[in-house]
Amino acid sequence: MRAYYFDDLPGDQRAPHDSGKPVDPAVLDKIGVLRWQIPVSTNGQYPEIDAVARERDYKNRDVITITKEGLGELYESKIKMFYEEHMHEDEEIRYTLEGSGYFDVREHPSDSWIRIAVSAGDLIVLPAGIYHRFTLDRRNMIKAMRLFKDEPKWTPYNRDAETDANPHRQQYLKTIAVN
Ligand code: KMT
Ligand code: NI
Repeated sequence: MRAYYFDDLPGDQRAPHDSGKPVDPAVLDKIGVLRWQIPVSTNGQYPEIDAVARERDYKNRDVITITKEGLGELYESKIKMFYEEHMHEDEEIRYTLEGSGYFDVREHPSDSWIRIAVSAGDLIVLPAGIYHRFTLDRRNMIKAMRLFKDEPKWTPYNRDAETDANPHRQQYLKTIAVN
């Protein structure tokens, strides 16, 4: 999956916003963003996903389709919510089955946005505590498997002084400091 620095220009969030500066995979490693490429199955079996899930203790999963049809009345509000800068107290694990989109993650300590383009077969894990956001791209469609450890803890904590002090955020910063 391709990663590059976001250009920070205003305009359509679905546009690529490619600054032309690529991001080295080592930078993603440093901020704790895990990536795998696992070809999408045609028979509904996902042995490689199952192996990662076993190893990392992801017990549950579901599938979300982000399209106007898939989300219905919730579409506009969801699209807006996904693109608010936030963090979670657990990992955000997404395996793209169809379509594509962008996960933006904050580099630390530069605070630059890194845009990661995902498409079918990309499995990405955003660590607990990392500031991030998501948008569809101009294809306007993604179908993704969401994996989670126990109960889904989707609660987004939007970035502010209180979230900066959240123990999961603080723990994340400690973890990446020693990498
Ligand atoms: C999220 O939590 O941001 C989402 O589920 C949207 C992205 S899923 C490809
Ligand atoms: Ni999120």
